Amino acid sequence: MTLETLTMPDNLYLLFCGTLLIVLMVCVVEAANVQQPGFNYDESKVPPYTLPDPLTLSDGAKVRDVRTWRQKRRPEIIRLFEQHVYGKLPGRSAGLRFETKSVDKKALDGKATRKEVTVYFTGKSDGPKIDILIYLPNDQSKPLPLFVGMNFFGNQSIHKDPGISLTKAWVQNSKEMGVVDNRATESSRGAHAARWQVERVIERGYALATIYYGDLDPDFDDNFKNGVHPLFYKEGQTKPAPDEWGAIGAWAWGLSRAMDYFETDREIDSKRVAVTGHSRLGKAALWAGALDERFALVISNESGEGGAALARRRFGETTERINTNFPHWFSTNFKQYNRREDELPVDQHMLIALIAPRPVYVASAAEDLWADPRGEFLGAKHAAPVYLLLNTDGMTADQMPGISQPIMSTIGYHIRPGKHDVTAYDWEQFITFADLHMKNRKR
Ligand code: GTR
Repeated sequence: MTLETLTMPDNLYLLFCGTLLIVLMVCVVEAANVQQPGFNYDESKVPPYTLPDPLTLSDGAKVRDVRTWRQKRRPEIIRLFEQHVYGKLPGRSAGLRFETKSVDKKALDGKATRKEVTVYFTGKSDGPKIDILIYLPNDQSKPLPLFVGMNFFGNQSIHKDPGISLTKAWVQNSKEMGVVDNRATESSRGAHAARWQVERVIERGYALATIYYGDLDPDFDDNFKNGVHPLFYKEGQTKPAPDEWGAIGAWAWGLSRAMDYFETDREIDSKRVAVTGHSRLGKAALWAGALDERFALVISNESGEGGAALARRRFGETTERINTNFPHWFSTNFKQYNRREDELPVDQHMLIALIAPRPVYVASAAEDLWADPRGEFLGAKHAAPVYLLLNTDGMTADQMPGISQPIMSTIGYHIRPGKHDVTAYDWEQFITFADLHMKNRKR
């Protein structure tokens, strides 16, 4: 067919295809989390700001010793994040019960043991729960160090292994991820395998556990009717109070419930558990690691706004934008800081400081400007005074490192080329960091 021979329907057809292509491209760009228009991506336009000092108490007194940090300032900062940012979490629910649903000692061509464990929050089999998928390397001595992280599309999305149970929960529709009518289909198996690197983690001597985040709270705004929140409502309560948890809080809470299980599994060394998460789940991993000191190591991958990135920089995503687009993620109180970041009594370096002296690794991607790579680096860097007070080497780099030059001090950091994603490169650094700071730790 030449241009001359195009008929009217052909032209319409081409127009249709062209429009479809543009729509698809817009979707891909959105999905890849590339910078959105109308926000600042220019370093010279970052406004001047003053960060709150993690080592000054609210009454103005300086924190000069470990005891004052532990007994006064750390609890104070936790309260500030609860009150103004993520909201308060409840503790472990009464009646929590674990049930091992399946064990296969010959998974992944005999290289690993696959376990599926369900945590029933109230003990009731028809009540709210999480399904934990665990791979344990077979050729290593037990108990094993472990990485745990939540996934976006169900446990079956992390590997093609046909033995993984398909989630029956509500999942966000995605053709690419094999989710139709909000249900995971067979084609969702392994759809996100590249983000997990299961074989590699096993090969390097770690167990790997994952949970589907929607088990805790499906990721849409329904005024907290579904998910785990209603379980804790007081008589007559219909939604969380302004200073109570949103979805990020629920996801963080779920990671701690998985930890409750790890403490009972003799094949897992619960003193060597690294919690990891990407993007919104990186925010949740940081909050879980900050609150729950049973996590020995914390990894934030491209967690951006409300994660490792300093809010006061207003680079890429802003407080107003995140609260508007995802009104269910943070506490209601956090919305007071839309366009008023400087009035926040905290910034994200203080979230990272709560993890001290435990090792923390922050990862960025060069093209992921929406998440503010420099802001993520600075969030990590400005936590260092607390790490130094607690007798660690803090962050050994003064400046943001170049692309693919990881920093492996107690606060670790890298920026790699490419987009918003979790790659094999990211996992290699996480594992090397865990080898250095956790693997050989005495129990
Ligand atoms: C974006 C959101 C980010 C980040 C990301 C993700 O749309 O603006 O804060 O959480 O989603 O989770 O992939």
